[in-house]
Amino acid sequence: MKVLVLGGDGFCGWPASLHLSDRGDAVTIVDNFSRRRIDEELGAQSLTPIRSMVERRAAWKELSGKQIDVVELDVAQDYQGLKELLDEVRPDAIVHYAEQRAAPYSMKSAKHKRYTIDNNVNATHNVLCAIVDSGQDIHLVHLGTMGVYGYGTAGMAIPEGYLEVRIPVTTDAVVETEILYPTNPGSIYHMTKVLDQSMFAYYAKNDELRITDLHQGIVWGTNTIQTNLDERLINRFDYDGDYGTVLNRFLMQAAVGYPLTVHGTGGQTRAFIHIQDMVRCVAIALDNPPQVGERVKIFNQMTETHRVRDLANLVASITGASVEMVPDPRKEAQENELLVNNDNFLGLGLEPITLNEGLLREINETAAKYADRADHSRIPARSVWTAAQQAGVPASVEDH
Ligand code: USQ
Repeated sequence: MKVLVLGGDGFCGWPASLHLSDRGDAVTIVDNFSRRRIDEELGAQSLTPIRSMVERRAAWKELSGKQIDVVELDVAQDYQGLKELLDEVRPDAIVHYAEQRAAPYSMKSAKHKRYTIDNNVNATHNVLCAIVDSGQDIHLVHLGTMGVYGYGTAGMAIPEGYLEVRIPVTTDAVVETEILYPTNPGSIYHMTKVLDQSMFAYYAKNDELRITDLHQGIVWGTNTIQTNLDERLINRFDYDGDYGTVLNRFLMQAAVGYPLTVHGTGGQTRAFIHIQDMVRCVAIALDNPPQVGERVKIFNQMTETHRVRDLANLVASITGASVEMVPDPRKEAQENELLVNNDNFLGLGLEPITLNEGLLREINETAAKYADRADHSRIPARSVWTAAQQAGVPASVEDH
């Protein structure tokens, strides 16, 4: 299959590109290399030494004999370039990762909020518009987030995108239907994925585009079968307060002797997926597209849920690290339960890699190997969610 991977230089895009190339797909990476520029802006580099795209491609060609094409293009800004690329490559599918993906980064300032909205919303709309404009039948697979749902439920498992509802229309008549699950984003970043979801519903209805939206949980781990083949293929490992995600941060913090930073009470429960399962899920989604005219297919791309303080205690018990409860920089519920339905991927053959000591140790060892590259001043999460928090007043902690 011919696949364009938009955002193929990033934390998810790079290992997914290698996985798809390895299984025989003709992969073209499209990227504006913004993630590398944000590293410069934040003064925080990936813990692992990632190579230039030129070196990455050459190493992959040398090891696998396979070619990955690369086009430098800003999907959010260069509509004409995107349209011409679709006409030239004529892909069967597009995997869309080309969005700013960090919640704390999106909340840093008015500038960061506006950049995240402009970039993400424009990128997604340009892709949808260009597919229609090209007249081609291209399956779009988008990386969404579990965060579109929020993290609280009425005790039910979060369904895969659609909620069955019964609406009493008269005293004795009830209409039964399915609606998009009500959204409850917790950051400007998460909100962009909510806006994406509405654009997908519209384009699937109006132009009969075939679209799959993957509502992904927090990725843990750093390398996959392919990125492990050679140091030149190594994936990013973000640990800083903006881009580092919780479990990888804890494993890195343990490796460098920094107390594990639990926000608030640590009662936040979140959905997780190992990076190897992430790339498998994308391949499964590509192999199981919706039909023309079908509504957007939504998969919950997660395999398990965990409470933040339980993860901290687990990492501490394996590594001997200490745990520190720090003030929560976010405005988020301090305690929540989370049940999630992921039958779609299980039904299509995904055999989940769940949290286990061996894999946690492996990630901790990777972090230890590059510990001398860590800048400890970049570890604390300093981006706060509200003006009141900026002024030193803690956010209210009701369930939002
Ligand atoms: N947290 C800590 N300590 C830390 C870092 C985070 O307690 O040092 C807490 C946060 O306060 C939050 C939870 O851990 O309650 C998760 O934070 P995170 O940074 O791991 O994840 P999040 O900001 O939600 O975003 C990440 C990815 C995003 C993806 C999302 C999936 O950056 O791209 O969409 O996970 S989900 O969380 O399911 O919405």
